[in-house]
Amino acid sequence: MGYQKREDLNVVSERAILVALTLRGERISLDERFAELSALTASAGGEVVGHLTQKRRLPRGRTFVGKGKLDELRNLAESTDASVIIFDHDLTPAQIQNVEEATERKIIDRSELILDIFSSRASTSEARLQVEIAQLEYTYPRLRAMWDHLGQVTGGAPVGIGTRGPGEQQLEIDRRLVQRRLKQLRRELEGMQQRSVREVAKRNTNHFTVGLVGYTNAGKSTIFNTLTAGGAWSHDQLFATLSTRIERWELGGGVGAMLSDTVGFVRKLPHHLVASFRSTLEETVNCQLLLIVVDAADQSASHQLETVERTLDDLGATDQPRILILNKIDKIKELSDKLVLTSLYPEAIQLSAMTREGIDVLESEVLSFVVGPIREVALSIDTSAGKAVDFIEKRTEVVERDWKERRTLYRVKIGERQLHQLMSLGGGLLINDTRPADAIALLWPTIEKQESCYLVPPHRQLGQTDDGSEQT
Ligand SMILES: Nc1nc2c(ncn2[C@@H]2O[C@H](COP(=O)(O)OP(=O)(O)OP(=O)(O)O)[C@@H](O)[C@H]2O)c(=O)[nH]1
Ligand SMILES: [Mg+2]
Repeated sequence: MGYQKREDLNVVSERAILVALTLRGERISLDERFAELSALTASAGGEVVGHLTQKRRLPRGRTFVGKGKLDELRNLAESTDASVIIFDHDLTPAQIQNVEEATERKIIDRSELILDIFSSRASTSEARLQVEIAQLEYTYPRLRAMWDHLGQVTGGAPVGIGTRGPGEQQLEIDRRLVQRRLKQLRRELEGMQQRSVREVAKRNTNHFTVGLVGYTNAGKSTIFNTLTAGGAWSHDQLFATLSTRIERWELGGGVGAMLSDTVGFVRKLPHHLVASFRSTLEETVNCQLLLIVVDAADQSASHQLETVERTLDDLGATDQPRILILNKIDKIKELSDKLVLTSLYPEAIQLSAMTREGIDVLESEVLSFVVGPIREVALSIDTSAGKAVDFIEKRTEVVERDWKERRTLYRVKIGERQLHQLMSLGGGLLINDTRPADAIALLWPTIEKQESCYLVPPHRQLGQTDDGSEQT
């Protein structure tokens, strides 16, 4: 088999061998890593026909794997008729070149595989721009190796005698072309995104905003479709969603929020991708409440959660309160397994977007967060203040109402955040016969500080099971 061109980095319809090394400090088991790499390969359209592992303190400088393993890899590729070898690591251009030469197979590293999936999924013009930018940025520092490689393959022929080396001029031309193209793409993307930055700012002022984030394939889009009018593409493949979708979520009692669904995360998501998708991700992560979705049935659930938390840190989304959702709970059949999950994640809402189990708990939890802690108070407002009266009648629980000298007097159950909204509607509002600001300070004297950034649903306080009984 001859060498493959490095420009052709697609995995679709290829027979693939997966390689994962256990290096010093690696915490994730090989099983979990191969399961994920297989899913990534399948998502890229490849077929897994073999696996190879090696335990090393550090990767070998020249070929990443040891010398003996390289022979093993070549033999395995021959016996399985594999055309591509996919590494669960990022390799240097020289390592790729050396392993390609030794095995006579195309080598794809982890970042290239993920970039390939993103590129096959990108269906909007914005996503296509974002993927192309990330691909070019990833390729740029590797151009030299590509040309050196091609030079060797063709016997140094591309530019002929008298030049400084094979492909040297072409390399310069390519570098300039890539830089020019990158500049143009970034300009186009910026133009597209300026509008969305303005829209996000406006949405955060006018509405309560909630963002769904989580590992790829955790079920974010399915949850989104269950909670809203829907329209998000959900599918059993990695990176089904590559853009942000926002819909209104009715929480009951006339209260709603804007819910957004976005691109999923994965371990070692290439940083060029995070950078070029930053603005898309920010539409979701810059919201007032984050719903973090984890696939409860996945053996790597705890590592998925770590990855999500780390990616949110990288994106600077550290201040908002969070609700942890353990999705696909319908797949956990044994009660003992559910109890293990409860003790591992006491702060989580166990949910199934498929059967709707737990959806009511999630909605009431978010509703009480949106309206704030509820108190019963006396309100007095000008009867002519239509908007404020309307708000009280439609959004709060009215216990009593009375009228006196063009004022309407209410006793209502109302949340702290709702009172702030009501104050902004005018009408000479009095709360418990005092000025609103003074009354609010008395009613909600201290801001209750959360110990963790996760909100703990009241039904799932530490040490209790679903039915409220003590856990042993
Ligand atoms: N059994 C079960 N399957 C679910 C549930 N929620 C989602 N799924 C399935 O999980 C797969 C992935 O769902 P998506 O909603 O596309 O996942 P996502 O998190 O949006 O994934 P990306 O967009 O790729 O990041 C689909 O096949 C869904 O049908 C659930 O509660 N139970
Ligand atoms: Mg999705």
